[in-house]
Amino acid sequence: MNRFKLPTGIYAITDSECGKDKEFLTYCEELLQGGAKIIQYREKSRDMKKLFKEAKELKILTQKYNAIFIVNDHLDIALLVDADGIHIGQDDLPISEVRKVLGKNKIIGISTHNLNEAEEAVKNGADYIGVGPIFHTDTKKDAGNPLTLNFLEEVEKNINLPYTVIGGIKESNLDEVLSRGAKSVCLISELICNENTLQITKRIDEKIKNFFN
Ligand code: 3NM
Repeated sequence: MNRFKLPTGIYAITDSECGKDKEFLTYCEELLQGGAKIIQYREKSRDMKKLFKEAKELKILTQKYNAIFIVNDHLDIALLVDADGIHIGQDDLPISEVRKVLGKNKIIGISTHNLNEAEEAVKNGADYIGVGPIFHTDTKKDAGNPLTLNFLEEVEKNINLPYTVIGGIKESNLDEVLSRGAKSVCLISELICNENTLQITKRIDEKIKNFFN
């Protein structure tokens, strides 16, 4: 594809641990109604049958909202539901092999945790990177130590690829992240653990729009 442009705004990620009191498609629709332009299906404790079912349903929902649909980790599911792309981690298949299977028109994103990994991702043909954890997070137990806001400035200066920031991002620290140059922000617990996912998503989406206007 031509250079991929990560949408400015909220990059939403599903997490049914956070959303255990909510119906899956209902909270996903709230994320999309609230303004998320991209959503990643990321469920760590599902069997393949359920992953496939939910991914298919979420693909249809994202089409309704004209949003980008990314599947975490599972190349087979991404192919089967014709997702727009996949998001992988450092210990997954190499980007070059994933590219062979998905082709050049699909999006490949990869999580990175230091400048080396980010530079490698650029070299290996990723379309975007995740950068995190910026702050402490309880959502991903093995996320490692916070990279801090200073690290974000390094990414902004040195890495010529769209990036989204993740890890402990909240309404309360959003301005700090945006003022370091981030245009795409991932928030999991802040949106999904909130009792009103629609309201908080809308409010954060508005704040991001206001920041860039
Ligand atoms: N990846 P919350 S941090 C899924 O650093 C994930 O790569 C991370 O959740 C990384 O917004 C993280 O609730 C969890 O802190 C982010």
